[in-house]
Amino acid sequence: MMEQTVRVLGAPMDLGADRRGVDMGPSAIRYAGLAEEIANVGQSCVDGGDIAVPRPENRVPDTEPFETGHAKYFQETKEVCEDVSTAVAGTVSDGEFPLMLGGDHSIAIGTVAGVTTDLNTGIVWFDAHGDFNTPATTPSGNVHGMALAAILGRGPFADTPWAHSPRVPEGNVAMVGVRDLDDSETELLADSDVSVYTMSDIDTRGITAVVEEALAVATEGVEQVHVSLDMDCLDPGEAPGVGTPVRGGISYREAHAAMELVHENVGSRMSSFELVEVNPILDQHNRTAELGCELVASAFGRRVL
Ligand SMILES: [Mn+2]
Repeated sequence: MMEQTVRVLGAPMDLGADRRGVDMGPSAIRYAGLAEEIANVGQSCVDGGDIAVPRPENRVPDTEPFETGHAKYFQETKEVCEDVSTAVAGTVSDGEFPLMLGGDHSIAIGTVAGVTTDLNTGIVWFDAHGDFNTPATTPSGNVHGMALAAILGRGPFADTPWAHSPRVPEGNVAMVGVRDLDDSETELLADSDVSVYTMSDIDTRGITAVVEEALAVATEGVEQVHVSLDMDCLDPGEAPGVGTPVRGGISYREAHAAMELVHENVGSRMSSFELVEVNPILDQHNRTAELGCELVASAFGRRVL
């Protein structure tokens, strides 16, 4: 990335997931020493605080619909994502680099909306899951499993202007670390222009070849690239504190190598970075948040030598 002030923004959002706890992610990541990690790679860092997120406990039963279609907390998610988008767009117009902390992955809808107001943007989406359901296909109704489909305006999201980011060409989206897709997602992804790199691709080709190709796909012909790091792309042995753990993920070293490649290959074109799905309730002594901070540092240029 360029020499530029990093503005940390938190979205303590857990309305998009069933398991509670990812709302504490932004605090856990800050306590793990995020600002120091950023300072150590020579970037200056300011903290823009947290976006307000409604708590399910404060909802008044029977006065508001619980779901719209089959997307739980649709209205609340819209409002939070609009606020995230406004905060991220403000960061960009102030000449600072937005580093978004989740929260569940539904906040990516807001992050991407905030960085794509003027510029065509690719996305590299590190994740165990597809996040490619729509309200028409989702088995759970949880919006974090629909975030990427929403950004691309898939299915019912075509008519959802707050979610659909038309500045993201589908052919410039690459997913890395995938190992757990719903049947509907398998079909939708096979039918799409999204490049999907599974764990099996990483086993066969190695993390370097896969991530280099994913970054090339994401940057081809666009002005900038957004990096979305769902900590569940890692193996739960390394990152136990995530919203939806799935065995067989990328290793500690592979994750660092991937983030180092982000810095080397697209650092100057990276528009924004987000770190999501850290769940302190399921974590061990905050190690998942600490690892998240380390990975941010690698993406921002930390080197051994
Ligand atoms: Mn995800």
